[in-house]
Amino acid sequence: MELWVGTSNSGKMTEIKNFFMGTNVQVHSISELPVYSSPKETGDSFIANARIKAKALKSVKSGVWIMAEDSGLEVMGLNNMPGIHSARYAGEKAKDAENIAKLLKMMSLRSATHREAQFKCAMVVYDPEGNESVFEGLLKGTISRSPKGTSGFGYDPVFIPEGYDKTIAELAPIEKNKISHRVQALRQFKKSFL
Ligand code: ITT
Repeated sequence: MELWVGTSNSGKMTEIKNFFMGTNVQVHSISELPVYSSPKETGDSFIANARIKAKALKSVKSGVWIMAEDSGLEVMGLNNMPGIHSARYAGEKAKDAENIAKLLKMMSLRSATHREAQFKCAMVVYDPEGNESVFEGLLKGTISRSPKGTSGFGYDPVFIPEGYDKTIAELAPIEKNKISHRVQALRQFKKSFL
């Protein structure tokens, strides 16, 4: 199966490639296309944005499997922010470290006592005939007081999954790929189509 993934996030791409390793799925990314500009994420939900990204790739790549996902972090003490704005929380071109710094600052400014948080992933898949499927994943945890660890990407250095005493960035990538919100959605994809 040839699967094209509509993401420009190399951290996501690595996790998706690792997930399908050893299967008959050949994973391709938009970086292999000679010209491609990612669409604006104008949706008001994770699913809407995942659909925008999947449809954009489908419009230039027909007759293959297409997947895109939208994901983010919801923090209870911040009224579920940054949510769909996770990638650009500290600004349009914000780096992961800047987003994390803003998150910790917002939590201290608001004296946010509710450090419970969750990662969400919505994945939209089109089969080669253009039929759509949607899969979702959720990982609950808490936000740490300071960043720890170097593995993964995004908010991994400040997210402690439920049942763990380390941030995701302190876990080996193989451990993250057993529990993550993205892997939960990917497992449903695998169960449905492989
Ligand atoms: P694409 O839209 O090109 O896929 P993106 O990084 O802009 O790349 P999103 O719009 O879905 O992707 O935003 C996801 C953001 O949420 C991501 O940049 C991280 O800041 C955060 N995030 C999502 N999944 C994460 C994970 O597994 N670990 C840490 N942070 C994560």
